[in-house]
Amino acid sequence: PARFFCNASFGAGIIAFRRHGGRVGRSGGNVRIGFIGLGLMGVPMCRRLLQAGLPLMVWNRSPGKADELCRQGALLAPSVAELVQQCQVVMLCVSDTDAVRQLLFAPGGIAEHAQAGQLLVDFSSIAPAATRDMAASLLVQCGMRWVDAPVSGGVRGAESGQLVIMAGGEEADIDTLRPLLTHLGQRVTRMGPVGAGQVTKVCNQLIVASNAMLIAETVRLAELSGVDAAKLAPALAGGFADSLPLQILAPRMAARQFEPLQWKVATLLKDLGNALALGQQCDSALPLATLAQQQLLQHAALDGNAQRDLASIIELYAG
Ligand code: NA7
Repeated sequence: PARFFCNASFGAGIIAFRRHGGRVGRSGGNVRIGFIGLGLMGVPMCRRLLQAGLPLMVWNRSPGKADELCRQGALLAPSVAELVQQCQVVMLCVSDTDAVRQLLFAPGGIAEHAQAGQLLVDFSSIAPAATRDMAASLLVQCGMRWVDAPVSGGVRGAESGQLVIMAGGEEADIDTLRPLLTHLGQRVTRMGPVGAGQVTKVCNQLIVASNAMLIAETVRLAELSGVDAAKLAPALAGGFADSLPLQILAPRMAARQFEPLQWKVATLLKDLGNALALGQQCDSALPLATLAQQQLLQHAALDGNAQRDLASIIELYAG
């Protein structure tokens, strides 16, 4: 059973953290981390933080998803408010812009309970413009500072602590977080002020989305041409066409193996939506991303497909 947080010394840490100017020790062990959003990415990221011995409090909208983490030492926050009051650093990894906005600004949300000196780290991939607006509102409302830190590398990268982290925010805040982020990723790059991490993630997803669609076409072409598509990924490994999506998606597409779920169609569609909106805002033509969105929308239009694994897009080409 999940343990609710009930330890006064956990709360005392936040006061000490503020008194010391919000500094994180080299191992990160003196910081209380709160993590909200225990989905496909959030759970393995939390597991890494626990394995590093960091004090972790978690919360998820739907109950039950914290059970495994609580068995491994996480504390279950009874509410978002409690988590924010007890943790110096609040991490989010939720679906989309609306989910982040709700957690921040709905009644009883983070902005109501946070204080100056606390840091918000948003690992979710959301719209850059909304990120800048929300970060500014949060700062005005309660003094909490924002670091956008979307990640790439998928569930596998999260499990192995090899995510690539692209961050936007004050340099000093990102440096403060580095000892914690090092347990999650192979690299943290500061791309600029708040929002710059999300712009970088949009760039990342442009390449991933177009690549994913091409991989599906390629797998089907190989099949129809009499070549064993299961051999594509190992054969092309290390060559110019190689990529992590090729290594992950091509074998699953070839085998029509869509479980366990690693990468939802809906997640990539959301990213393409953010990409096309950003393209419009800065008048940048994105013809390939537009085509990828049309193809993905066609697939997702079929009942249930939006929540299936991305490898299932092979069905668009192969039926
Ligand atoms: P998942 O597996 O779809 O998980 C999404 C998480 O977001 C899950 O914990 C959801 O809670 C949570 N969520 C969604 N909407 C809300 C709202 N409105 N309020 C609170 N929590 C919410 O996604 P991934 O883990 O693959 O990806 C997460 C992010 O990282 C996403 O931006 C990716 O692009 C990158 P639930 O369990 O449904 O109650």
